[in-house]
Amino acid sequence: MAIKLYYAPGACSLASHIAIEEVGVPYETQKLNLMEGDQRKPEYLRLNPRGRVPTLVVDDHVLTENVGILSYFGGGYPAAGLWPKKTWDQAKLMSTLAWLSNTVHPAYGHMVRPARYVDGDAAQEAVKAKGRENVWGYLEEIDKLLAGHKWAIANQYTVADPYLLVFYRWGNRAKMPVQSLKNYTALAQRVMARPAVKKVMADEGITLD
Ligand SMILES: N[C@@H](CCC(=O)N[C@@H](CS)C(=O)NCC(=O)O)C(=O)O
Repeated sequence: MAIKLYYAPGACSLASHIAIEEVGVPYETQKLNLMEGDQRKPEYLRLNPRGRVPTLVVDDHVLTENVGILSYFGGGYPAAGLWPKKTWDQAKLMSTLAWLSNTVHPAYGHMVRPARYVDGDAAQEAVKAKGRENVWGYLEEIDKLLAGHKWAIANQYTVADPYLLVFYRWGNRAKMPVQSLKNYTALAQRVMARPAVKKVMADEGITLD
């Protein structure tokens, strides 16, 4: 089986990249430079017409969206232990992945890509400010949800945890006081301590800040 991940360093694709590394299958990667517009080049758009990362290619099959890729590696490789066994916990995991993808990630989009949502400088500034406020609210919410838990779901490391790392890191890079979020910071440190995560961060050439 030939597995290839298209990613951009430090982008949301980091979660999918970590998940593949964690399951231990052979894979190759292709790095895209989003600033230079690699995601809009015709050869990439043929693969993923949305022009976003991540994109996963397994033999001749293309899979997009972090939620899909995380589910594929989590659910498809049970021996790796990244996916809970009980139906309820699986549902909780899907619920968390969906919320991260459909609510938390877009709030960052408002913050850094306001032009995607509205025209005009003043309106874009307003969207940016609201996005920042919303992002911080979500990071605080995550911190509360993690209280008393070692990992996000069912007391086991799952594909939700590297996805949470992405948003912690982005908050840190946006100079939000993420260190004040004690539970979230402890989770991020636990995730960062994993050998697979260290390897992927090194391969992507990124750190937590
Ligand atoms: N819902 C998608 C979002 C993908 C996405 O927005 N990726 C960003 C990087 S974090 C991207 O490719 N941005 C490039 C662009 O907007 O041009 C997912 O979770 O996979």
